Amino acid sequence: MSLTVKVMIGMVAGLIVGIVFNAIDSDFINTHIVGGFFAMVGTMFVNALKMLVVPLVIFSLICGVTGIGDIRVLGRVGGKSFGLYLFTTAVAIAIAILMALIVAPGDGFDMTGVDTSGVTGREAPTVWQVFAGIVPTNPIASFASGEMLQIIFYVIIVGIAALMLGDRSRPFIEACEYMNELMMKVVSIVMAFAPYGVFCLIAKTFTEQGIELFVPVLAYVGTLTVALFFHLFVTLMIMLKVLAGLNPFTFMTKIRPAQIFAFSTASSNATIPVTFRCVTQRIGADNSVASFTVPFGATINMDGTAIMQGVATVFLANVYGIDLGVGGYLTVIAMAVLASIGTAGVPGVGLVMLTMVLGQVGLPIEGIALILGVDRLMDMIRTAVNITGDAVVSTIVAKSEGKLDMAVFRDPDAGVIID
Ligand code: DAS
Repeated sequence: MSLTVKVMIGMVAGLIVGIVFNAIDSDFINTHIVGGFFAMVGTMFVNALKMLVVPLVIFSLICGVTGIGDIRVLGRVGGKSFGLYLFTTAVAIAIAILMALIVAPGDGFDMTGVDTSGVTGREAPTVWQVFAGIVPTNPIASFASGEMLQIIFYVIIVGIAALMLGDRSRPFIEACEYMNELMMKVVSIVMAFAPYGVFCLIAKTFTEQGIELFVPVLAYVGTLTVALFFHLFVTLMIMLKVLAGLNPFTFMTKIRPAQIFAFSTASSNATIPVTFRCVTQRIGADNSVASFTVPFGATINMDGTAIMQGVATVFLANVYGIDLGVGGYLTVIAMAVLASIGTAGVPGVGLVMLTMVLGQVGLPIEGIALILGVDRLMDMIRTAVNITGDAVVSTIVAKSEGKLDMAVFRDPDAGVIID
């Protein structure tokens, strides 16, 4: 039985156990099984995934940069992926706002009795601060703290320097190629525990996420879910077909393991090892492209998060009876795109960005209290959308550079997630 099937079984089993435990609502189960064992295993699994990210990105990116061999190609790959990431995010939120304006979730919502005390506004960095902060003062500190944009920047510079040293870099590059292979083997070891980790993460989430939380904000959850699925199955797949001429159904089958991990962990960053393996070994994108576009996308590309911000803004504008007007919504689109550049792909980052977007258009930030209860589940869905967007752009860029192995893309058995 393939790992993907085992992980899907773990996910479904976790969903069933979570719904049953939520119905039982026993203090012992909630404290010792859900809050104890499930929380422990789930945290260990997510930490094990995060443990892989920095060394994997460092060695795969050095191999990628030196593998591209030509600095002009590197610039082209960077430019194409950056432009496509911003484009997909802007399209995602524009469609989300249009959908929300049609559905009008939050109209006539009664705010009385809603506890808004727990909400504090948090700031995401401005885009200027983000670009200024890309240059690390201490690369080791960036590696230690997992500052992805700083790591990407520094490793690209080192890769370019290695190219400039020519043959003298051969031992260094061969060592990095070995380390990259070693890191991919470590990924396989961690993946072996995936069914158990996914089971515990899903079971814990659904035990805690009582269905009753969804009733008052059903219109918000419904509109957001439809907008996320529209982007996932329509917008991104049209882009893949039009810009790369690839079969969307084949693609969605190949990227499914990464979507499951993203849904389970609600973290694009933690899912980088799985997204990277799916894009290279199952879809066929060359390491020289994917080693840059996948970690880059996990950091700056968040289509699902932008969709949430679009729908949440319309929902809260309706709840408070505030008409934002076209200018207001254009500001929301710009802010959401810029905010997505500056924030890492970790659980709950969407809410951080939402406080910034709401503040920019003058909507009361405490309105976020209305959607806090359902945000964990929404975060899981939008993170799966985020990494799918990363994989779509990586595939389009690889195809445009002639670095997509179509034999791998067409092979249904290519690149199982565990060797
Ligand atoms: N969980 C974030 C991610 O990892 C997305 C979000 O919070 O909206 O992409």
